[in-house]
Amino acid sequence: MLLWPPAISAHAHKVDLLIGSFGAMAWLLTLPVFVLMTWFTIRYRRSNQVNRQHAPTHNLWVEIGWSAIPFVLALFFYVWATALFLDLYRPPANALEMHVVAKQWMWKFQHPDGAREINSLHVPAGTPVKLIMTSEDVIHSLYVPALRIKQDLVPGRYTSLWFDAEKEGRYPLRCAEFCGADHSVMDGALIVMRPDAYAEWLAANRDGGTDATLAQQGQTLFRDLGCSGCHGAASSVKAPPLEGIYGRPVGLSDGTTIIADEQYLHDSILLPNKQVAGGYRPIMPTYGNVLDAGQVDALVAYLKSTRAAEDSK
Ligand code: HEC
Ligand SMILES: [Cu+2]
Repeated sequence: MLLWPPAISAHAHKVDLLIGSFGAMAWLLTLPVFVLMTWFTIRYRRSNQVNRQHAPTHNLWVEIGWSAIPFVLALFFYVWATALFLDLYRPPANALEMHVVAKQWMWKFQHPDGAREINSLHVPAGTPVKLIMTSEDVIHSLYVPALRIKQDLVPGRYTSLWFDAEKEGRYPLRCAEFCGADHSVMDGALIVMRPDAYAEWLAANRDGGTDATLAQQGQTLFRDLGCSGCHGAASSVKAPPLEGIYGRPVGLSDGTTIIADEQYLHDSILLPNKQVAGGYRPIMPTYGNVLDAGQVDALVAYLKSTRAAEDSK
């Protein structure tokens, strides 16, 4: 339907219920006003002979009622909507991680095992998918009406969302932030497939072996860009070892401690002087003008993958 797109996830149904109930509340609060208004204009029109003496000037209980009831209702919706909203930012641990880079005017999607695609995103049905998103240039916004999700993609920052699409099919995916001349054509498709069909699709789109996984691309970059020259075990430069750093606490030179999440790794590469690791000199060069968002994603994915390798030792 044009005005009410299909809802293809549990979250989408919950959003519909919220919007529907909110709409019902708006009717509930507005309707009596207009019904009474109409009734009064007819009943008390000038030509009508009715008793106009001793009109009530106030009624305490009515006044308390029309303040307290909407207040409680609004609070109720606040709590309900906040719970739904927070859900979006707590992906299940086993979610499939897709990297998304937006740029004027296209979407780049990178699957965990290496397949890449432009303007379309294939996902398996019934599987939680986490999107790790950033922008190459200006602010974009990823909007999938059928999932009832929308999130900005901001240059220099990671934002994320997750969803679990249950119904197979092809659904519109759009940019919802005015991002320049061709904003209106920055659209794409979310293609939800049966898991076995998705596995087949992945195998067919792995580009005959040249397409390494994101982490493998990152490993190559890590060597080619000279990161390993400083961070490698054999290095003569004093630089922190990076194996397994993801998710661990890092002491900074200003005495604070920070968990090395994706944003921290990202910033350490692009703006190394923003947060300097404690006990080290700030000699790491800035890669801000050298790397595009996709390459930074790859490096971050590589650093993350070394955590899994460390944990299994
Ligand atoms: C010239 C040597 C040098 C090179 C080249 C270098 N780094 Fe660093 N790096 C350092 C030093 C020294 C630090 C610690 C001081 C700081 O945080 O700036 C560091 C810190 C980091 C941190 C934060 C580590 C922590 O424990 O908090 C990350 C992540 C990182 N580098 C990644 C990279 C990546 C990725 C590359 C390649 C694109 C790279 N580095 C290239 C010297 C280097
Ligand atoms: Cu856009």
